[in-house]
Amino acid sequence: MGTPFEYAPAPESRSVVDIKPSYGLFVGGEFVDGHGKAFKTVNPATEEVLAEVAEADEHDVDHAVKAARRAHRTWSRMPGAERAKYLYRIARIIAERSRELAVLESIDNGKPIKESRDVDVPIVSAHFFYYAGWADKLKYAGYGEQSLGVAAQIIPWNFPLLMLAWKVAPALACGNTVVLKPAETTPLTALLFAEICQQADLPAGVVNIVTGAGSTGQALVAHPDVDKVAFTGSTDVGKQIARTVAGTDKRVTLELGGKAANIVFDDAPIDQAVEGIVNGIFFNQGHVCCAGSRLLVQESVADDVLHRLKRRMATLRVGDPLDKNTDVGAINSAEQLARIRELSDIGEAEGAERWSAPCELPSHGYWFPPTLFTDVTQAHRIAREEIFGPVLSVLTFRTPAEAVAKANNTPYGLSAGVWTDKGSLILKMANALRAGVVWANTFNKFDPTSPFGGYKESGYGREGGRHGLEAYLR
Ligand code: TAP
Repeated sequence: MGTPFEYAPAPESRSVVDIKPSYGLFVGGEFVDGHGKAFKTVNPATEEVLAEVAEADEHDVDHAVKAARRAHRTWSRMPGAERAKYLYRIARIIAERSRELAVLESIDNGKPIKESRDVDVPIVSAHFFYYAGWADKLKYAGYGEQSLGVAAQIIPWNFPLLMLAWKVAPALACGNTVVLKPAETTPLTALLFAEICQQADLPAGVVNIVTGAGSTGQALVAHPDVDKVAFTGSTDVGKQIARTVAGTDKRVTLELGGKAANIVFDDAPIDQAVEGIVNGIFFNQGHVCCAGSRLLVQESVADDVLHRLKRRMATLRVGDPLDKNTDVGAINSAEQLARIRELSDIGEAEGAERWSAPCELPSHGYWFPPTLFTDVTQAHRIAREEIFGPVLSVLTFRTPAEAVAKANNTPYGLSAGVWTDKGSLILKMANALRAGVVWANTFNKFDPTSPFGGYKESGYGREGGRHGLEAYLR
């Protein structure tokens, strides 16, 4: 075990997490040195280096794919009920070690502890429980029962553990083995998950973790012995991946970006809607693919909604992710902060009016205040591009038809929200909106039983629920 790392900015949530000074790759059931360089992962709230992590090169990726291939021979033939036992065991250990996982996630990612503790980690363990239940019932799923083989899984930094669970749990339940690459800025909880696989006695090679940069992901996608690629990340990288696998028989699912409309009608319960708007865009600092980053508010209530929204935004506490009272944590990286600043400046330059909640930001680390833009037109870049930060673009509409036209006027199609008292309007809107998920009088609700995925440039394939099995069965 390495040196205990004491993180102390918030005395009331002081916790000791065992962060080692350096980490290798997890291949064939054990931690091994990489052949490539190492990179540093930092705490975005303090800019302090947390650990050095191996950067897997092509050779390491090949080693991991071979380990997964060897393991697949026995794992895929194991009765589903046996595989389920391992998944249940993993789910239970995640629940038992939830405090440690939540603290580590908040330290490496910057998200508030109340989100990692109350949202991310509980859903992670629920996901393993849920897919454990499917492992011996695949014949009822209606998609065939044969596993695909070795799954290459590449995940982003915004929900490191949750994206891991969305990918690993269904793959394993269906009898596949995996090589997973976490994002460069958030590798630590995936490496802790590797320890959990050891603790659960998961057979060697069923789960392999290769840390590294984009080049590691590229080598994994291009590896000839990979049967399936599951990617969550940006639309640009998703397109590159689709080009790389073109002409091969690799199966692919892509979960990409979004620019969701959160639509508030004049008969909506306004205070409840304001909570939903805040949750929609400021949850996880807005680093959410399905974030409600465009508020479409009916003209007759726009002034009232904006007044109450600003008042609510002024109460948000921005700061130390390990403080239980924090609502908005740190931006995940200097690079992401630069992008948020750039797009916000462009918003102002293009004529939108910027308002930020009055708050003091810490002197170290990467921070951005909860911000909204009014006087936004559909042509503005802040209305079209994914900012992936705590920045809301506000537009207005008069009729439901106008709301639908504006909501669908985006290359993306991942999610949407509708706030109204009328059930018939909810159903009408849900049919007309081109979005994989439509929330009614709520936002950012996730459940392992619900399928999730996009239309258009938000990608293809579904994760979660029975539909999530289809991506891993022949
Ligand atoms: P990306 O830059 O696309 O990175 C995603 C993952 O792909 C990372 O592990 C990254 O490695 C790796 N990668 C980078 N270049 C690659 C390449 N050429 N080949 C293979 N892998 C490569 O996205 P991000 O900035 O981490 O995440 C934010 C994006 O994810 C947003 O657009 C967001 O909307 C989207 N997202 C979508 C969903 C769903 S479900 N649709 C959920 C969460 C996030 P490095 O980190 O080392 O560069």
